[in-house]
Amino acid sequence: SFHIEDDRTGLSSETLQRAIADNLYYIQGKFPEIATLYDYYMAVAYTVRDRLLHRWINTVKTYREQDVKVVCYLSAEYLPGPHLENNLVNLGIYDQVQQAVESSGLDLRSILAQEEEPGLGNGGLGRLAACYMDSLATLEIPAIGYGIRYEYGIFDQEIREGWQVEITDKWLRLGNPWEIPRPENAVEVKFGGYTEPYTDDQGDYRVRWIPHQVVNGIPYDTPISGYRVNTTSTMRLWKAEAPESFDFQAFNVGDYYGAVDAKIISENLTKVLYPNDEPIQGKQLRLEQQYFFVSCSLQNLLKIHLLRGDPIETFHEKFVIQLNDTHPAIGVAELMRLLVDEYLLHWQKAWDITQQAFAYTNHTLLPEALETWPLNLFGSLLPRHLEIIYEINQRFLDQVRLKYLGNPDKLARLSLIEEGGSKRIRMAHLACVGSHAINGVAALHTELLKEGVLKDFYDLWPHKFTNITNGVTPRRWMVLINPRLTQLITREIGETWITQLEDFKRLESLAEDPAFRQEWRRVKRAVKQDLADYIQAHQGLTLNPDSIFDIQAKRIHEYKRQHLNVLHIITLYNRIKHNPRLAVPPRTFIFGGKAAPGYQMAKLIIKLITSVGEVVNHDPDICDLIKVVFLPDFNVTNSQRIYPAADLSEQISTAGKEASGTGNMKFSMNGALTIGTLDGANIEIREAVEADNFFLFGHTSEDIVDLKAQGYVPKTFYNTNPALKEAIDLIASGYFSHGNRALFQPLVDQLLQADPYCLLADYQSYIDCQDQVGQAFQDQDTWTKTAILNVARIGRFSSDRAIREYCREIWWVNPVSIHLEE
Ligand code: 26Q
Repeated sequence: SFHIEDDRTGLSSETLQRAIADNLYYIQGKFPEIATLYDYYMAVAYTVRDRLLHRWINTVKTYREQDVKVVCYLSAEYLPGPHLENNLVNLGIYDQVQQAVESSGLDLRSILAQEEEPGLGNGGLGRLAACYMDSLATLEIPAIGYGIRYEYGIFDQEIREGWQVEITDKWLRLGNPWEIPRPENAVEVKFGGYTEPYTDDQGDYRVRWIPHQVVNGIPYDTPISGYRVNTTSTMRLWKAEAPESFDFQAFNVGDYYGAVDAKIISENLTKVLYPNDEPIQGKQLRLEQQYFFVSCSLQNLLKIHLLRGDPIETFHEKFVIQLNDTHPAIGVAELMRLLVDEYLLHWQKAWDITQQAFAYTNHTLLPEALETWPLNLFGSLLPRHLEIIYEINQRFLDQVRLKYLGNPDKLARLSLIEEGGSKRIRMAHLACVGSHAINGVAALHTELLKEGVLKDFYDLWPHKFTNITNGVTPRRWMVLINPRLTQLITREIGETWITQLEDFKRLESLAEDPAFRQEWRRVKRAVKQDLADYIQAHQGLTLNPDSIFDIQAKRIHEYKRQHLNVLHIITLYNRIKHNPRLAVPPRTFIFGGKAAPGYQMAKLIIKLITSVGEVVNHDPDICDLIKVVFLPDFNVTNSQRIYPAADLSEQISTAGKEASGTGNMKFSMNGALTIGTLDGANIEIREAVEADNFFLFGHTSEDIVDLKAQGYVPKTFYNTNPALKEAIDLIASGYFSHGNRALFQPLVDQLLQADPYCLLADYQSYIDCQDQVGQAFQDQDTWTKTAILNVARIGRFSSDRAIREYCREIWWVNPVSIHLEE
C-alpha cells in the first residue's frame, strides 16, 4: 500500500534528506549556501533526535502507566562519547543517513566529526556508567541514569614541549542538540543552617531543617537508545541555578548585587568536573556537588513514585538505586531524611525501605582512595544529615555490639565515623550499611575487598557481597569503531553476536582457516593504516603499519606503570645502540592518557614518554625500528581510533591495584593480544582466552604483599640487573632531557628509593615477556590465530552480561518491551 512518510519519523533516505534540509532551515536558520559543517551536524542531529523522540516518549509513557520496577543509576560521572553515530547504529539508519547526506553533496564522516563529546567523567568509572546505560536500554530494562550536568567537563589535553597543558572543555559553547531542559521539573536543594525539634500533630518527635541557602536543580534529559529496540532510556543530568524567590526577594531584599553574587555562587555548583580519578580529601564544593545531584535525583524519584499513585511504603518495590562508588553514598542519609522528615515515616520503616532500595558498587582497593569527609565540614553543610548518620551509626553499632561482645576494636573499625585527630565520615561504610548488596568489579577485586578494606563488613554480612565483573558495550566498542572487522565477522557468523556476544564462540573454528586468517590480517592492516594516517596528519609522524602497534591508553598513574613500558622502550633502544645489526621486530609504541592536573609525578611521566620519543624517533642508529608516539587528548572520540589498531594491549598495573580495567576488554574485542599482570579483569580475560593466548608476567598480588612485608628494597634489583641499571641511569644522566639531570630526578629517586608500585621487581619478567611478544609477532599466521581466538572467547566481557547479572542478583528487575503507538 502507498503511504507518505512523516518528516519527523520516516527512515528512507529521501525522507531523511528532506528532514535534514528542513531542520537546517527551521532550527539552524540557514540555507545551504551559508551553512557551516556544524550547521549540517546540528541539522542531522535534530533529524536523528526526532526519530528517537517517538520511541523515548513511548518509553516514558509505558513506564508511567505500567507497574514496572525501575533501575536508577546514580553516578557523578558519565562518558557517553559522541551520540550521533551511536544513535545511527542503534536505530539501524546509518546507511540511509549516509545516503541522504551524500545526496546533499556532503560527507557523513566529516559531519560526525563536528560533535563535541560530553566529557562528564574522568575515565573507567564514567565510561562504565555509559556502557551500562547502553546495555540497559538494549535489554529493555526500565532505567534512569542520574548525574551532574557539568558546564566544563574533563579538561582537553594539549602537549606543549612534551608537557601536558590543560585547556577548559567548553563543550556546551555551540549548543547541545541531545538534551532537553525540563525547568518545570526543577527541585530545591537545601544547604547549611541548623535543625530544630518539634512535635507533630500525632504528638511525635520530629526535626525540621532550616537551611542557610537553597539551590534549584534543573533537569536536562538526554535520550539513550537501545540497539534495534524501541526502548529509549533517559540520562537526567542536573544543573544548579539560584532560585529567584529565595535570593531575590526574601533573603536579599534590596541587595541587588548581593543577590547576583548569590546567583553566581549557586551556579558554581555544577560548573566543573573534578579532574581527579582518585579522591582529593575534603574539597567542600565536591561534597556540595555530590549532595546536590543526589538530593535532586531522590526527590525526583519520590515524585515519580507518588505520581504513579503508589504509596510511599512501596518505594523499594518500584525502584532500585545503584551507587556508582561512594560519590552518591550521601543518598542513604538523604532518602532517610526525605522519608522521615518530609514524608513522616517512622525510622524503622524508612530504614527498611532505604536498605532494600540501595546497592553499592566499589571501584577501588587503595585504602587512601576511600572517600571520607571531615565531620566539621560535613556538619556545617548538612547538619540534618549528620544527625541522621549519628542515628544510623548508633543503631548499627548496637547490632555490632551484640554480635561481637567485648571487641571494641571491631566497633571502631566498623563505625561510620573515623575517630582520631580529626573525625571524618566514612562514605564507604555509609554505603555498606545502607545497601542490601555490595559488589566489586572483577573477581580478584571482590576477593581483595572481602579480605581488605571491607573485611569487617564481609564478616558481618557475607550474604551482601557479590562479584560482578565489568563489561563493555559491543555496539560502540565493535560495531561503531571497527566496521571492517564487524563486517568480516558478520559475514561468517551472522549478526546475533551484536546483542549476544557469546556467539563469538562460532569464530573458534575459523581460527584454523588460513583464508579467513588472511582476511583478518588484511582488516587489521587497514585499520592500523587508518591510525597511521591520522597520526601522520596530526603529528607529522610516519609510522610503519607492519610494525607491532603496542598501545597503552588509560589515565596516567604510577600504579598503571606507564613508566615500566618506558623502561622497556629504553632497554630495546640500548640493545640496538650496542648492536646495530640486532634483528628486532619493528615496534610502534603508542601512549594516550591524561594526568590529574595536580599529580606532578604523572605529569612527569608524560614528559618522560615524549622526551624518550624525541630521542628515539630521530636517532639514525635506530633505523625506524622503534617509534614512540604520545597521542594527545585521550577521550572517547580519540580512543575509538586507538582500540581497533592495536596488536598489543598493555595492561601492566601492579597486581592488586587495578580494580578491573575495561580498556583491556575493548582492545581484546578488537583483536589485540594482551601483555598483562594478574590484576583486575586481566585474570578473567586470561582464563577466558586461555593461558597460551595471553602474555603474562609479573608478581601476583600475594607476591607483592609478601615482597613489601619482607621490606622491599628496589635498589637490589637495580644493582643486580645491568640492563635495568643502564635504562634508569640513562634517564638520570639527562640523555633524554638535553643534559638536564634534574628534570627526571624525582622519578628516578622515587623508583630507586621507594618504588611503591614495584616496577623494579617486575622489570625482568616484563622484558622477558616482551621478548616473547617480539618473537611471536614474527610468525604472523600464529599471531593471527591467537588474535581470532581472543575475540572468539571474549564474549563474557559484554556489558550485556554484566547488566543481566545485576538484574538477576541485585536489582530483581525484568525487561519491559515498548510498543510504538501510531
Ligand atoms: C572522588 C572524590 C573527589 C574527587 C574525585 C573523586 C573521584 C573521581 C573519579 C574518585 C574516583 C574516580 C574514578 C575512579 C575510576 O574510574 N575507577 C575505575 O573504575 C573502573 C570501572 O569499574 C575500573 O575498571 C578501574 O579499574 C577503576 O580504576
